[in-house]
Amino acid sequence: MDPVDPDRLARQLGAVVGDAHVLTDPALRASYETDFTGRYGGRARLVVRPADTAQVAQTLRLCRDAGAPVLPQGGNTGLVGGSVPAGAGTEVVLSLRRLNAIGPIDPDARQVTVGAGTALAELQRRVRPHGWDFGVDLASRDSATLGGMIATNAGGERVVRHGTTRANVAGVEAVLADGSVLDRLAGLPKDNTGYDLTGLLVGSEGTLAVITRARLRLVPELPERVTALLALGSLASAVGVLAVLRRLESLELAEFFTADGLDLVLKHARLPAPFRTGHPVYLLVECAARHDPAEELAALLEEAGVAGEVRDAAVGRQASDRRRLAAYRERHTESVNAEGVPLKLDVTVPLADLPQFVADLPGLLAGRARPYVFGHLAEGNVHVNLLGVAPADEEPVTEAVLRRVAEAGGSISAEHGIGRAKSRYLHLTRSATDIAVMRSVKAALDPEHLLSPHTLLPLPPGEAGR
Ligand code: 2HG
Ligand code: ZN
Repeated sequence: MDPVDPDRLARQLGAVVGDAHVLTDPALRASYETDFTGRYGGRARLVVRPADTAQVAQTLRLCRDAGAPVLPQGGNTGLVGGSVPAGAGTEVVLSLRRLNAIGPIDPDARQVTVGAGTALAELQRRVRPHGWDFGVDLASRDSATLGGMIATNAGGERVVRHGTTRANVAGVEAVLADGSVLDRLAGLPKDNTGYDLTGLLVGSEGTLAVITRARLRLVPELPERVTALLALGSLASAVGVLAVLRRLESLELAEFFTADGLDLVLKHARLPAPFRTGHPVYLLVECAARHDPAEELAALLEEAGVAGEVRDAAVGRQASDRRRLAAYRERHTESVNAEGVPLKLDVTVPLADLPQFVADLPGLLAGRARPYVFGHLAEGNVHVNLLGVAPADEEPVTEAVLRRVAEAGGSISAEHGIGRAKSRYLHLTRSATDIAVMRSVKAALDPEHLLSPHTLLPLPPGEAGR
């Protein structure tokens, strides 16, 4: 911090964005300083809320001149500590939420340009009445912003059909650490002019540049939807049923959870039980098409001979019924949180190994945590939520689970990013060469290591100290 005049940067930023948008008061800063789970948090030097790209550029120039690290923040729904400060009052939190303009829908290109601070639900409300939709959807849609989703390459519930955020972004505009603006908003379907810098910034977790706007691909909104909650005897059975359902072109969502997780949801979200009796595993599926996909779904289950695997089923076609069924899955995160501060490990496990991985968890944890598992089955994306972990056990427990994932050929970060939580485990699934290349890219774009300094590739000890 500037030893001569600690408030100088605040005054300079105030002249750019307006004093009302520079928050130095601890009470006003608080919601920007703690993550949703209550696990991660730290003190910010200040919070600055620019209104447009030019203000973001000026903010970054002033911060660089002051040697102040900058932490870009969207809806602050991240779960790996990447969206809140780690230091004790050194980082400037740069909130993008005021950059929430949505441009006109371009039906020829099937694209729309949005500000980084646009919440996913705002985008949905804007495009759906015009017969369009965004291919990515997730439970935190009301708060999660497009900029944050791009920075973390968010996955969510529809990856089985539309891919992760990466596949749905045609271009970005971003401000580099030195305040220069990179414009890749053209969104041309064919454009091989050099490196794919948009691709580089997607998933870079705020470490390479600050994304300010994005050109998004749209998909046609499909009017006919059916949601089914299937009760199953085991995870292996869920994997088998899913293998059959994947033949459906209309399959848009395949989410799993278990009896323990459902109990938590019933308790904290106060929902009625979906079936008269409990079952070990549940699979929530949704199909969407131009014409009613419900019959196709039922026929396929019969024809493939897996209908007998399904112990019970609840089917919804109206939006309210579909939302009611989806809530059993979507309300897991808040229900786990209501029970305690979880240790979250978001991993990918090859599907063939997923049932065994889940069966191995109690042994790996050896009584040091209560596991709840749920997630996106088609991608083998398991959200391992651990409750009751003593502080001294956090590291060994994390290491045990992530090592098992690495041995299975999986990923230690499926869709939430590395953030602050997993940077020390990168080597489990990335080679020394891989990490060296990533460090070179970071050094080229942010030579002073000012952007998201504690995320993904923190400086080695000794060089840190910010
Ligand atoms: C979800 O799929 C989110 O609901 C959050 O990715 C997962 O709470 C979690 O661990
Ligand atoms: Zn998820």
